[in-house]
Amino acid sequence: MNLQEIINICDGYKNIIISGHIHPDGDCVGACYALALILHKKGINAAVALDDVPDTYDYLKGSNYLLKAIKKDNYVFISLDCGDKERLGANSEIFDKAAVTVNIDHHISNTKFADYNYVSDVSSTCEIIYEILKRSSATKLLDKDICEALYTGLIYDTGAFKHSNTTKRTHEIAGELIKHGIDFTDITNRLFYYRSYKSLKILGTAIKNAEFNTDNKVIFTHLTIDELKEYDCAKKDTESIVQILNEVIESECAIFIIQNGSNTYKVSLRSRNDIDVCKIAKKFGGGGHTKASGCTMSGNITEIKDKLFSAVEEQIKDII
Ligand SMILES: [Mn+2]
Repeated sequence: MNLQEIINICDGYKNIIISGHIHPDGDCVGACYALALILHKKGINAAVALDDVPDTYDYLKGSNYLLKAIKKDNYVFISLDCGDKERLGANSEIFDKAAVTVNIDHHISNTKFADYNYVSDVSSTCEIIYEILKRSSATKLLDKDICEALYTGLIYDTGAFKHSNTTKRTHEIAGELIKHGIDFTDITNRLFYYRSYKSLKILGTAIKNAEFNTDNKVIFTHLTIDELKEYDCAKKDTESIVQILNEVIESECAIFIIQNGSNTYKVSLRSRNDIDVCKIAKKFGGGGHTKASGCTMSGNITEIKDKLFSAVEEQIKDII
């Protein structure tokens, strides 16, 4: 797919709605804003329908295209970074009422749920948007605002070029985007390093609570509702904790549990090497990816910890 094909699809429609998955992340927000900015440059009235965009992305231009309420008919719906229709959340109703639908995504599991589908197994949807421009020789449309949005998706989905989805091409595109004078240091810091004072304090509590299992292969920590209250923290203030736990070099698997009810805990699991944490999460009714998964469990902290330690230890035994 190239930009001209998208323009041709939009031809004759007054309204274009761009959307992405629920709980929008850096790639989803970046891709939606970038495409809206690009289409506006081509005189196409594109709006972005995304719910609950985190304020992390307030630095991006394009948020002025966010739709407040949708009362349009006879429109084109473009879905970005979304593997299936259900992942559109409430916006799937807007999808259903569209005259024409387009699906552009990089998840290989994509169900090709639209009239026009373009799925490419690359680092991010933002990488696809760049290639779409390139194929139409339209990179001259790139400006600082568009490049900031695309760069955001590129580094978000690659973990700042750390994950195995990063390719030579990803770096080349990043280089092209940097030419437009974007402050890549600031974007990287905003996405991965800046934190609020209270999230630093709650991280301290989580680190203080951290402990190993008996053979020092599994690291575990917890936070209770009372501990969260002490620093006026919500779950979103604890997002990096499991990742930081997973940086402990001696550990094979990191587990973080956070209390979300009198007797229930949300469990986050990470592994760096051979342990498949998805299998462990599935055992307790959850799921995810081999290296990052989650589930919800009932019981007290010690009971949950013992169950999770046993499950991981069992798998370690099988691997060795
Ligand atoms: Mn993505």
